[in-house]
Amino acid sequence: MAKQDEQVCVVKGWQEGPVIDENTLKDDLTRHFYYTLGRDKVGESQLYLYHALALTIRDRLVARCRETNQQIRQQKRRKTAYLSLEFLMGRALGNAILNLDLDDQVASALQEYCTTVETLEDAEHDAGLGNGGLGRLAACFLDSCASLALPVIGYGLRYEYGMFNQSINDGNQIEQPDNWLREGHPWELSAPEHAKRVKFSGYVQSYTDKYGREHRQWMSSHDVLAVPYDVPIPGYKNNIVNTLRLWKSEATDEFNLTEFNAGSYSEAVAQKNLAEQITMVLYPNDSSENGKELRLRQQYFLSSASIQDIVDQWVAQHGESFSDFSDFHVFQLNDTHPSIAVAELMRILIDDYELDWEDAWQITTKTMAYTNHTLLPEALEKWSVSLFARLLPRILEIVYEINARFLAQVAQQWPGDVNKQRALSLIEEGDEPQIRMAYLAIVGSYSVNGVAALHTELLKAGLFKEFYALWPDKFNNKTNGVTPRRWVAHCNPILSKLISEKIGNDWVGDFSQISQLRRFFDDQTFHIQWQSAKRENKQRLVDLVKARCGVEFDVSMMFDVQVKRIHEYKRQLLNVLHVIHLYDRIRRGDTQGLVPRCVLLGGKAAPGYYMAKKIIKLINNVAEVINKDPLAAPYLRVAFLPNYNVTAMEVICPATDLSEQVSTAGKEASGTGNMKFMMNGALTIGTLDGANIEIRDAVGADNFFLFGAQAHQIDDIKSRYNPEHLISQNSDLANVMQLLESGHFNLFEPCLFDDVINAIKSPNDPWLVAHDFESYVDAQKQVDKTYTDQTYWTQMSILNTAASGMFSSDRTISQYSDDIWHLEPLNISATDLTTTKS
Ligand code: T68
Repeated sequence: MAKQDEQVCVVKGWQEGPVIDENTLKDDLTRHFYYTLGRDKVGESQLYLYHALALTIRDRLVARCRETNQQIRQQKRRKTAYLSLEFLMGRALGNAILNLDLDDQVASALQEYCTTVETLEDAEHDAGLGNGGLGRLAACFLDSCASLALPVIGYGLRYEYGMFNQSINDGNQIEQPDNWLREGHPWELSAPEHAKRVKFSGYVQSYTDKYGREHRQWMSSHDVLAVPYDVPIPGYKNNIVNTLRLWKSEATDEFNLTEFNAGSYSEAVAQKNLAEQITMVLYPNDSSENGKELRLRQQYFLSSASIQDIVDQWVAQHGESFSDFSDFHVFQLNDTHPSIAVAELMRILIDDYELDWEDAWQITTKTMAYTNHTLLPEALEKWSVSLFARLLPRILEIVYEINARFLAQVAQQWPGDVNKQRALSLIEEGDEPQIRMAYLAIVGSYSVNGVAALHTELLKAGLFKEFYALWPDKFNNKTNGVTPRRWVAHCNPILSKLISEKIGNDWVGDFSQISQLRRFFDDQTFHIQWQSAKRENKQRLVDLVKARCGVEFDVSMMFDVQVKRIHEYKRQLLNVLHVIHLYDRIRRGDTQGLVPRCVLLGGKAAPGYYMAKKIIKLINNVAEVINKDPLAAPYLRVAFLPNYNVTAMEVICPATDLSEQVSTAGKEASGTGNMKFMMNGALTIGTLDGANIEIRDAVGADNFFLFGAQAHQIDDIKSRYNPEHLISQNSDLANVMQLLESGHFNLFEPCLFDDVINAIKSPNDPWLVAHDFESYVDAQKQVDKTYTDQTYWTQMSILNTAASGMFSSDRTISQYSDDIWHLEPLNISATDLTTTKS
C-alpha cells in the first residue's frame, strides 16, 4: 500500500475556534435555528431549538477537536484506541455544556426563546448503544480520558437501533425498538472519505512473489464498507476534545453494480441489506453470549475497520516501516468482543505489509491489552471454528497459527502434559470445535486486567489460573470508576452547589478533593442543608415515579433502590422477598421499628431470558398488591420503573437513601451503580462482592450494611445446600414463601410463579437466595434502626460521599495510563484555539 499523498488546502484567514462569549453563542443559536434548520417558530416539542443549541455547542467542540487531533499528529503522540462494541453515552447536551463551562452563556441565550436548558435536554434521545455496566464504563472512561487530556480515541459501532425500549404491560416486559436516530443526531460528523473496506467470506490462496516468498491472500471476499461517524468527547474545562469514532456498515458500490449489470435488481438490494444489517441493532444480551453469526460479523467489522484506521494513519505519517508502531499505539479491548483484533492486526501486518510472523507478533503483543468483565462461564465467548472458516477464512488460519506456536510454549513449560495443552488451547475440542476468545485475548495481549480487586484475584485463582502461572506479570487490577462530572456535577446540581459552597468547586475536575467534606460530617447546619438537598432530589424522583408508574412515593419515606440489568445473580429476587417480608409484617401488625419505605426497582431483562422476565412480572404483581392495600400505604410502597436507562439514573441516584448491591458473592465483577449511589450520599446494603468490598473499605465497615455469604464460602455452602430446611427453620422466610405459594400475588394467574418458587427451593440454586435471606433481613433491620436516627444517618451519608473519591473514573484512567498505556497528557491553551491559521 502506498503512502497517502494528501494535498491539503487550508482556507486562508479562517478563524479556528469561535471565541465563546454570550453574544456569539446567541447569534450562532439563532443562525442555526433560522438557517441550518430553517425554522422560525419554537414548536411545542422544542426539538428544533434543541438541535440548534446542539449544533451551536458542536461548533465549539469541532474547533477543539481539530486542535486536539492536530497536536496528537504534530507532536507524534503515543495514543490508545479503546475498542468496544458498546458505548452507553446517554445524553450529550448537558455534559458538553458542563465540560465547556457554558452554563451561564447558554442560560442567557435561551432567555430570548423563553426556555431553559432543562426543557431542551428533554428533547434529546439517550444514545443507548450499550447494555449496561460495560457500555457505560466505556462512556465514563471517554469522559475521563478527555478530562485528563489523554490522547485516546474510542472505536465503536453506530447501531441504528440501540438498547430496546422497555414498557410494562400487565406486569410483563415488552420490548420496542429504539429508533434513536429518527430525528437526527446533531453531535456526529460523518467522514466518508475515511471509509474502510472490511472483508467477509471468500477463500484463501497461496502465491509466490518475485523473490520466491510464499504469501497467503484472502480472495473473492464480499466486502462491506465501514463509514465513520465521529462524536466529539469534551474534556472538563481543558479545551481537549477527543473523538468517539462509530462505524456504520454500508454496501460497497461495485457490490451493487455487478448485480445491477446482471439485471438482478432485487438481489442487489438484498446484498445491500445484508451489508447494512451489520450495524442495524445492538444485541441486548448483557451476560450471555448468543453465538449469532451477525454478532461475529459485528465484532470483526469493528475490529477490522478500527485497526485499518490506525494502520492507515500510521502509514500516512511514518511510511510502511512498523518497527516503532508499538511505541505509539495501544489497543484496549473492552472484554473479548473485539478480541479478534489480535488476529486482524496480524493479518494486516503480514498480508498487506509483508512483515514476517515473528515481527508481526512482537508488534501485536506489545500493543494489545485486554479487560475482562465477567466470571460467569455462560458469558465467555466462543465461536465455532466452522463459522470462522466460512466467514473469516484468513483469520481462522492466523488463529490456528497463533495457537500452534502458543501450544509449543505450553509444552515447554509443562512437558508431556497433554491435559494442560487441551485446557489451554485456543481451540476447544468437541463435536463442534470452538475458538475461545478470552484465550486469544490473553495470548495476544501484554496486559490482562480485571475490574475490581476481588474479581482480579478470582480470575488469577480460577478462570485464568494457568495463564497466570505462565505470565504472572501480565495480570493486573483496575478497579472501575464513574465520572463525577455526569454522576454528581451534572445529575445532582443541588448537592453540587452545596459541596462547592463548602470546599470550592475544584472537586469536579479533581474528585480526590471530595474527601474534604469529611470536615463537615458533624456540622449541624450542614446536616440540615444536606438533608434538604436529598429531599429536593427525592421530589424529582417522586414526580418521575408518579408519571411513569402511577405510584405515589413520599419524600418523607426512605428511598430504597435497586436499578440494574435484571439477572438472577444480581438477586432482585432477594430484594422482592424482603419486600414481601415487610408486607407480611405489616399485615400481622408487627410494625414496631419499621421505617416507612418506598422501594424502587428497575432494569431490563434480555429478551430471551425467561427467569429474568418472570422476576419482572413478580416485582410488578407484588407492587400492585401492596400499593392497593391501604394497610400498607403508611409503611411501604413499591414501584418498577419501566425503561431504566442513563437518563433515568440521573434522576434516581441523587434521590436514593439506600443502594441495594446484593449479588451473590463472587458473581458481580465490579458494579458501577454502587459507585454512583455512594457519590450521591446513599448508604449501601450489600454483599462482599465486586467493588462493594472496596467501597466498604473506603467508607469504613460502620458505614456500610453488610450481609451474606462470602465468595470463599460459596462452594462449601453449595455442597450442603438445603433451602427447604432453611425455610422450615426461619419463620420470616416460611411466611414469605407461604404468601408466594398461596398465590397471593397471582390470584387470577395460577402457577405463574412456580418456576421462581422452585428456583428458590432448589438445592441447586446457584444464587443462594434462601441462604442469604436471614442475614439480609437482619441487615435491613439495622438499616431501619439507623435511619430512625436522622443525624446519624446524615453523618453516614456525608461520609459516603466524602469517601467516594477513589471511585472516580479519573483515578481508574490514571492507573490505566500509568500502568498499561503510558500516555502523556496534551496541553491546549485558549490561544492555541484562537490563533488564525493560514
Ligand atoms: C459488567 N458487564 C459487569 N457486560 O457485570 C459489572 N456482556 O460487574 C461491571 O461493573 C461492568 O461490566 C463494568 O466492568 C457487563 O455489563 C455486558 O454488558 C455484556 C454485553 C455483551 C456481552 C456480554
